[in-house]
Amino acid sequence: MKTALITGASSGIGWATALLLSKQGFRLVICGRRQNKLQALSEALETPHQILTFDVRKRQEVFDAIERLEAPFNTIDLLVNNAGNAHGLDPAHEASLDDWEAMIDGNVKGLLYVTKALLPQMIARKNGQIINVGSIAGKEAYPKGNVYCASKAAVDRFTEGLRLDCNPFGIRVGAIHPGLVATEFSEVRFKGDQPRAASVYAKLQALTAADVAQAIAYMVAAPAHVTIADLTILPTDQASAYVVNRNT
Ligand code: 8X3
Repeated sequence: MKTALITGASSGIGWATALLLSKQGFRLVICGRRQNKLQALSEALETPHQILTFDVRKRQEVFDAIERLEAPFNTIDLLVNNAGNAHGLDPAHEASLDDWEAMIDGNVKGLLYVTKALLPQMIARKNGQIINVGSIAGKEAYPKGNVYCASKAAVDRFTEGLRLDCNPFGIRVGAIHPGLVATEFSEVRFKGDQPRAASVYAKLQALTAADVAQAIAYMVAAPAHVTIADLTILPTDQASAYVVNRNT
């Protein structure tokens, strides 16, 4: 049985990916900040799993948590670097520096910490797969997306660099870049403003977290000699980061 570690598993894409990979027979390490949410996910999982509570933004917490894992949960075959958020949607001159730092700390530095904590064991075994969750926002900037887009562009470029460095070791490295996915994402971005969050997904058929989980599962299920390096997934109603058909 293979073991997958998923960050940001307490909601959205991370939650849906955990559910699907469990159905497909993976042993899981489900990571997040919210113990109660992870507990709820735990009750829905069909395979052996362990909850690991930490904040990806806290470097020492990340390393300590991963250090705490015991066999068989400490041999990670698949890392899904999903944790990340948007904070605010404001033009650069009005945006909050705290929001900017939260996105750099979580989306970029957090992903780096988790990767750095798990990479040595994959290198030593010459085996493993890393899937980073980027965004269409990392492929193209959109107005007011500034630092969110930059943080996801960093994920995109880091994925490429990591794939180069992992090439001699047979480790598969890829990224998935979703467009609009109806999750808590916009509620977090707009700090709990639910009507504003709902308007992001109004009059279009957004992706569901399960749609993205299916695509991640496709990257995982590809034969060992196949790396899905880069997968952009959009709702059919979305043509680019900011061209959306809201007529449905
Ligand atoms: C989430 C997609 O288009 O809201 O990363 O930036 S978008």
